[in-house]
Amino acid sequence: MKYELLDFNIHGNHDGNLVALESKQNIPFDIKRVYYIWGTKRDIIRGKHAHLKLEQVIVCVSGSCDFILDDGQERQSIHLDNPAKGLYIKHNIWREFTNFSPDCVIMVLASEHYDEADYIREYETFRKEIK
Ligand code: T46
Repeated sequence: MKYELLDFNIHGNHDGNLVALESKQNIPFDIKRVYYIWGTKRDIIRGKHAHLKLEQVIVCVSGSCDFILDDGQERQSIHLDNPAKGLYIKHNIWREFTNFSPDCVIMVLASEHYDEADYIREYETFRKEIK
């Protein structure tokens, strides 16, 4: 499965915590885009697509949610609830995400600008693509 859980260094003291994310340092690619998602109801299922080329690091900066990753061989569920961890997903991985807590905020760092042509939105097309 083409994913990793990255552990970020926390600069913490009595004032609280801080995590710094930097291209080609603790993020494995040049960051071209950042977006964030919040206000999603618990049982909504987002995603339901794969990417041809895009790599992303996903950080749940508040609350929690579950990512379900599928490489065509196996499916794995990853619970995200820690702003000091990043889920690094490479291309050709089908993803769905759900089980959003009310305070869930997901920040995503992306290796490419937004491009709808990079999306595979049909599961059967994804299965053909990875063969
Ligand atoms: C992913 C998961 C984790 C833009 O205009 N620019 C953007 O950069 C993005 C990401 C989306 N959009 C538009 C396209 C749609 O009209 O925002 C709308 C919602 O996008 P989408 O349905 O693709 O959102 P999710 O939450 O299903 O998926 C997103 C990313 O698209 C995807 O790459 O891996 O978050």
